[in-house]
Amino acid sequence: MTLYNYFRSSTSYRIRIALHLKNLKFDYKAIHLLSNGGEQNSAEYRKLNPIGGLPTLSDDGKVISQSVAILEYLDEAFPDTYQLRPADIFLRAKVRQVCENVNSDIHPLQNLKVMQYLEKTHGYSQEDKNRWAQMWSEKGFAAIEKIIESTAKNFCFGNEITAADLFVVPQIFAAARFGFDISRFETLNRINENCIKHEAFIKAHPYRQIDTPAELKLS
Ligand SMILES: N[C@@H](CCC(=O)N[C@@H](CS)C(=O)NCC(=O)O)C(=O)O
Repeated sequence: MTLYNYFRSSTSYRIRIALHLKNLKFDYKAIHLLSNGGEQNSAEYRKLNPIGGLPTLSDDGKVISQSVAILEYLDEAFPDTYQLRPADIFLRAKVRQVCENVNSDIHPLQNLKVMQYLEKTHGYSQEDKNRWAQMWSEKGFAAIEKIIESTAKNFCFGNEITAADLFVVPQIFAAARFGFDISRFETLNRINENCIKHEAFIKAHPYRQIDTPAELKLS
């Protein structure tokens, strides 16, 4: 398998955690989101993913984008590996709900192309962009905190890692870059602390990848 991804991309981080949890080997193909106007916008990459987002997974020539679709594929194509979606139908829908809270309600509003648009078209400064991202992070995480209040133990849903944790933790990392502090959300803060100690999350961390710049690199 080849994962087209970028060290700092939170959506890429989701899939790296999944691959490590599942012990599936993959080739890391770095796509730089800023170099030369963004390699995700190159004609070559857009042949793989016409919308130009990361990540994209190629499994023996079968090409899939959108992290939700990739996670579903990995669970179903490799049923003997760690399963990220609970068997119980209601619980599975609740996990998906939290994934979508991140994927649809938080991430797109602070995606690179949106931030670039706000800067170029509306003259947003870095401070304006931080305020924008903090506002949407606040609304989205407040909702997730409520949703998982009754389900969370060590992780979003009980004591097993689910797909929900794979969406929440990278989004907390992304939000921190815009100055958003998760610590006032007690449950989310606890889950984040638990997850980042887990081996799969450690291996998948943005600052431990082959394309992580030397000045950011963690051991
Ligand atoms: N919903 C998509 C989002 C993909 C996406 O847009 N990823 C970001 C990186 S975190 C990206 O590639 N942005 C490129 C851009 O904004 O130009 C997914 O879950 O895979």
